[in-house]
Amino acid sequence: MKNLSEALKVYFIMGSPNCLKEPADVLNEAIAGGVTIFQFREKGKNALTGAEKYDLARQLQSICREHQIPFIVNDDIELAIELGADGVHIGQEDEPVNVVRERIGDNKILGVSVHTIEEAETALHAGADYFGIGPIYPTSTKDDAKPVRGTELIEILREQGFTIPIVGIGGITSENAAAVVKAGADGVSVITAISHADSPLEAAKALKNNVETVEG
Ligand code: TZP
Ligand code: MG
Repeated sequence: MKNLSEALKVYFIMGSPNCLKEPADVLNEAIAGGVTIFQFREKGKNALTGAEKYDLARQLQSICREHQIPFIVNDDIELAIELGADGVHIGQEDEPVNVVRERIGDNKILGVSVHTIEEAETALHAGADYFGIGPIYPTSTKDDAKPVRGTELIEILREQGFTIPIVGIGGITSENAAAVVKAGADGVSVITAISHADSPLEAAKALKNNVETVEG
């Protein structure tokens, strides 16, 4: 997908458990601050299920549509298809990449979390559009996160000639975002840095400024 690299610059991820106020308000503010893509990730303690999850997804999708930013669904392929989401993001523990690609079709964005060169090669050949790589920095948002590895894998993949868009994830803030892009990422994905900020708008703006500084 062309322009995907641009769209991945400031990738906001959240679900209701990550929010200190109404998710719709958080998302609206984040978009006003300049986030370029959104992932609905309804996971963890007190995560909504069933109709409540579906309704929240629809509400957040309609906000994304209104502002013309892609709406991606984490893990739940069924939900993504039902909603006509712009894409899905899956991990290594989810269905195989080629199966998901078949299910969603060629016109949807398919993001895959990878932690090794082998996983990257497999995901690329199976139809991934971008990689999520992390945790780059310590995070308390994901209980089962792999060990922190800094920007090492991003650098290695770029050295090896991988040109696929990459976003870093895990503990990223406006203070350390530039280092992730300098290492070769197209953008940064964050949960807490925006969802827990006093002002999600200002937090998104600061992240964007720092990511753009690198390219400018
Ligand atoms: N995958 C690796 S780290 C992480 C995920 C989903 C959590 C990122 O959250 P935060 O709050 O931006 O560190
Ligand atoms: Mg997953």
